[in-house]
Amino acid sequence: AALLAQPLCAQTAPVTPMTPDVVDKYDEVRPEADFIRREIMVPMRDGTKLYTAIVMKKGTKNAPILLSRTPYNAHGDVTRTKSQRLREIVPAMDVEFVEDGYIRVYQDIRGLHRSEGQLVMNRPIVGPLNNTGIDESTDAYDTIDWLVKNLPESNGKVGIIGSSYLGFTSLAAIINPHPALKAAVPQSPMVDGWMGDDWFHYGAFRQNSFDYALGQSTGKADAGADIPRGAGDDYTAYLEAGSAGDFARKWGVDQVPFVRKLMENPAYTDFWSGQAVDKWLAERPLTVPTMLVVGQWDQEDSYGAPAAYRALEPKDKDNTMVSLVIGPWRHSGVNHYGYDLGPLTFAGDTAREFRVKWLKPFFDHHLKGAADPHTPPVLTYDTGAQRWDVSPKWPMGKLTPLYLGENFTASFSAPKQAGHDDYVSDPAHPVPYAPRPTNMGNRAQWTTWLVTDQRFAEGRPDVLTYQTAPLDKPVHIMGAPSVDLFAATSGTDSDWVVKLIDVAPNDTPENGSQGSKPANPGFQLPLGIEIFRGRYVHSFAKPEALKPGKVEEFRFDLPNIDHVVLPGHRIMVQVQSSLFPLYDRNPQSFVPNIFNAKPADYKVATQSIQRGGGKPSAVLIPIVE
Ligand code: PG9
Repeated sequence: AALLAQPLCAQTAPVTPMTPDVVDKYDEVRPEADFIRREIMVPMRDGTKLYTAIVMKKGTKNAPILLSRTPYNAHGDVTRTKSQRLREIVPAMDVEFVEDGYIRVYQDIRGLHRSEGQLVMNRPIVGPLNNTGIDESTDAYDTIDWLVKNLPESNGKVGIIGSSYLGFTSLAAIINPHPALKAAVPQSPMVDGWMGDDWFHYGAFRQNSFDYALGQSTGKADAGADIPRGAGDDYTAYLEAGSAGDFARKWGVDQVPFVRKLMENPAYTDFWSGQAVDKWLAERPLTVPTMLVVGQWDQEDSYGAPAAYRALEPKDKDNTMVSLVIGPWRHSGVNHYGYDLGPLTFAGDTAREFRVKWLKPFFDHHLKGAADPHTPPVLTYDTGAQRWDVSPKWPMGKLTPLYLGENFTASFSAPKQAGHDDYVSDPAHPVPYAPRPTNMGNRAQWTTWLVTDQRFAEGRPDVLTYQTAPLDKPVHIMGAPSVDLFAATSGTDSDWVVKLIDVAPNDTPENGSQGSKPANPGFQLPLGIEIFRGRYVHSFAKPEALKPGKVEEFRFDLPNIDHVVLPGHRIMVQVQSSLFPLYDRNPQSFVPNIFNAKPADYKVATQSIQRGGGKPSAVLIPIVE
């Protein structure tokens, strides 16, 4: 039933000195408000009711519906301030929509906040991993069905949008979609939690997952439910605990069922491939126009949107059904302010610009019949030249090897001589992912760590640094640089971390290029940082011990980028074997499950990076001529 309560002043029941001074529900929407708000428990096909908050301007008629399905407290999305103006109570990203008369709907997914049911993290689609008949796709279907039948103000057309977990629920909605679903914008969707989204990257475990899993499982994700390990350096807290499993056990997080699932599934088994959303998408027709969005420096889900694009794009015969957007943003930055990111500034509010120029016209066209805005198949922000690029496809660049050479040079010409550079990786002194003290719960540090000046790492003896001469012409990168590393370890397991970096001239106080503020000579801007767990070199599903001293070829992609490295700048590659404490340490001796590694398993190893000859380590850069 609609819970649109009358304002308190309309209550007329007589009160006596002993009337209980209790009110079941206080509706703070006042008569002078410019909006109405309904909070409904919408029934799903199995009878479970999901809390759904609906807001719209008073007098709304024949309006499109924009839906988000969230694990982060839908009620909070319609009560952000005490204002009586709709534009002031909803998130910033929604202002243009509600001002234009859209009906905005936010729903708590099962088991979280005000919804009934039980949470299953990234609930797999109905199939081998889910025999309940219920998934995020059916819940989206049932919700849309209810909305179009029960909102007399609607025009019967629904769009879905949201970032990260909400990106995942948005993507799920286009699987067996309700016919009223006319457009979808999954932003930074969580697509494959093992390959490169939240939980692991190519098999290396992301230890901040513990905080997230605890927060979600206790229903407090939006309020923060950090493990009470103190406010000091996470580097120290995780190092002292031992393995990631020891950390979980120390703080009792191993009681969280999802943490147990993570710890029991360190390899890419059916558990992971069966819930990879790109694989679900690849198997089904594409019927809903879909715009996939990701930030170039997305510190949580850089993998998902391009992976979903790769799965959907072959189905888009006339290049009108699926599009890809890469902006100069952190994770979910598209929904906030896009003027800057850590030390970088951009040409204006790139996030709002995108929302106004491309996002809203996309929905207006599909949900309101507005003129076709001819959404670009691919829209990317060039973070070197500071402008939007429109492209017919992705990637645009041709993979061109940037070779690691002798004397720590890097060059587009193959080295004349074969050789190798060695370093000692000591798990007792792992390389930090950001300058210490590190605190993964510190928003300012967390949201910007991917643009951290890498000079803090360059000087370490366990970080190899190769760089080109200053460029004499621009190098425009459009796509995902791909690592081709020939390397050996003296141990039996190893992680390999590769960073691609744009180095500003050290002697010129440039302003603007690389977006740095203030002018930052010598700034080492990471264009991509990625990790690969060596034991998976031959199979993601079946890890194997590495043979000490045997050179293997490690292939993996860095995140997708659009960036011009300007003349005078250098391109740098850094190679190291840890990225701690964001990623758990590899013990460097093979154990069946690294979550259970014992202190004695952690061994110093000598790492050897091959260059030239038949083992020419390189980063293949997608360069546009
Ligand atoms: N990156 C977050 C997340 C998504 C899906 C699963 C787990 C975590 C998020 O920002 O929603």
